[in-house]
Amino acid sequence: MSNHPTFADQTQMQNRLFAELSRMFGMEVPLYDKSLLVNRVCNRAVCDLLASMHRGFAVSDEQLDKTSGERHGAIRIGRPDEYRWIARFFACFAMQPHNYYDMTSVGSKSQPIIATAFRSTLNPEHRVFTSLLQTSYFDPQIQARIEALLAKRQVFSDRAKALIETSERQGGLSSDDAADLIREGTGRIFKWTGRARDHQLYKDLCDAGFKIAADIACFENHHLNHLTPNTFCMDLYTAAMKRCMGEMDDATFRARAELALGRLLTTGDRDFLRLCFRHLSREQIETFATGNATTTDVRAIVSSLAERLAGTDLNLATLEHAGFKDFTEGPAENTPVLLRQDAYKALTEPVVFTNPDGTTTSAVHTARFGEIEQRFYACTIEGRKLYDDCLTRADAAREKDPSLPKKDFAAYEALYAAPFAPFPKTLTGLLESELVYARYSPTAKGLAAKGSTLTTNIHELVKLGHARAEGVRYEDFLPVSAAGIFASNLSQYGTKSTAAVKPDYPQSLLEDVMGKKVVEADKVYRGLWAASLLVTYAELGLLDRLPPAQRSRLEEDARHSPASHAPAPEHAGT
Ligand code: OOG
Ligand code: NI
Repeated sequence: MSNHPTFADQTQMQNRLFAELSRMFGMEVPLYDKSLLVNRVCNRAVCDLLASMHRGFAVSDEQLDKTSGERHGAIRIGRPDEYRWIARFFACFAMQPHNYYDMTSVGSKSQPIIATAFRSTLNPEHRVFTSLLQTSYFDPQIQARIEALLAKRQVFSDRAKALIETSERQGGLSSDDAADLIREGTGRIFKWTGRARDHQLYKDLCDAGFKIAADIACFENHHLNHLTPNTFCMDLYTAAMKRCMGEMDDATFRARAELALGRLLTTGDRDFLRLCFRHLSREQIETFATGNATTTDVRAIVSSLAERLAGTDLNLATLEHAGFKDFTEGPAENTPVLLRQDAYKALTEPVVFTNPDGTTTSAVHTARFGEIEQRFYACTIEGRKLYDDCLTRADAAREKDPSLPKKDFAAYEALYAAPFAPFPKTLTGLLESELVYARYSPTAKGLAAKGSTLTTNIHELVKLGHARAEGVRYEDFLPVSAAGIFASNLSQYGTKSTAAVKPDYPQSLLEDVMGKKVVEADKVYRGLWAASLLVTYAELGLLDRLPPAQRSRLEEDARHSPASHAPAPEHAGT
């Protein structure tokens, strides 16, 4: 036996942290807790349908909980030194900053913050969009008041700091220390206290249109702003939530649910299984035989789901809420790229302010909301350009008649989908148009035929059955949706800097705050793609046939692949 210390596994720590944060948030916000239950029964309905479409496919309750356990959260930080501690805190959980989001320059949706998202680089299950308030965005007077108030708070306890330092020094934490650090997260760092400070500053900031600054500067810690679970079928979940919240009648729900699940009869193919159920390997999925599911199965599943949602425990109309959003952000329902997000709107919650003179003020604060998301394929640079272009046109079409989603959902869906027509709707189509990334591998047939095929066209090789493709899932955020999320939840569309000259906020600024570089996620997606191609060509004996320029480009891109020093991708964690 060696007496080396054995450290807690950082991915398991991460899963535990998010499970505990979810428990904490569920206790703080009953509507969130119920939304998890709605999501669970909807995801179960999706699995039931998939099981009749793919014979051999089955997901246990335990596995469903794990698969549905994925979360993304958002926190907003006030001071650079706090931000550096947050970066160090997440590093203890193997979460590194990915992508830079300068929200001060997204046009009319701008906010006085810059951000990155902390996550694992390979196969992440959790992520936290982490913002840092930029006080230099404001005129000197407001800037000084915000900074003076922020200077007084201490979000990280001495114990939390000591644990983080221990982890850095040792390269990990014992399981007791890991549990302590998680407790610091749920007990203090991310906890909602309902206590705030300086109601006058809060009011002044809100009145000047800077609700986000008020949300950050006047609280004692980085309360979790939302914690987003993942759905396997966005349109089913949103209909179910509206039904439970008393915004949709039973007949409309059934029609909507039958439409959403009915579409899965076409789209719920093996690629979809691989995208949603990462604990299943491609090989396992290939053993499933095609079932003969029909609309009759869909109707039966919807019927029992409707009954479940009518249960008294899911009568969410009795909980105080501000309603569910009218439409989903992101690509059209039929276009499986990037991510789709929706939400119940921010709740109005009581807050007690302690003022500088020692008096208290009882008030309310509207910030925390209930987001949901569904993730699809990561776009190439061309794919992302096309998406941005389609989105601009779809948004413009929607804005012409914002009441359409409520009035005539079918007409709205058609209107919103039309601009996304240039996107193929299947993984194969998307890959052939080089709009999304995949990881390729050789098949047994390809290996057996080694030396006999001469083409290095990867799409040809896939068609011949010599290689297979697995879509790469998008793991990041979208600045425009993020800006929209800030806007809709603060009921404040965007802000303008009140500094004499709005400063620039380059990525290096945030990197200096953290003392580390931001990982460029696009390079990682491309790196995974390139590395998999090189391996595939090598194993099929085609590497020497690649044009030299193409080969060296792939080798260059593959240097950004994290795959070589990471564990097997199939592991879904605990
Ligand atoms: C962050 C908003 C970003 C998303 O899903 O795009 C975000 C915030 O509200 O603080 O979570
Ligand atoms: Ni979010």
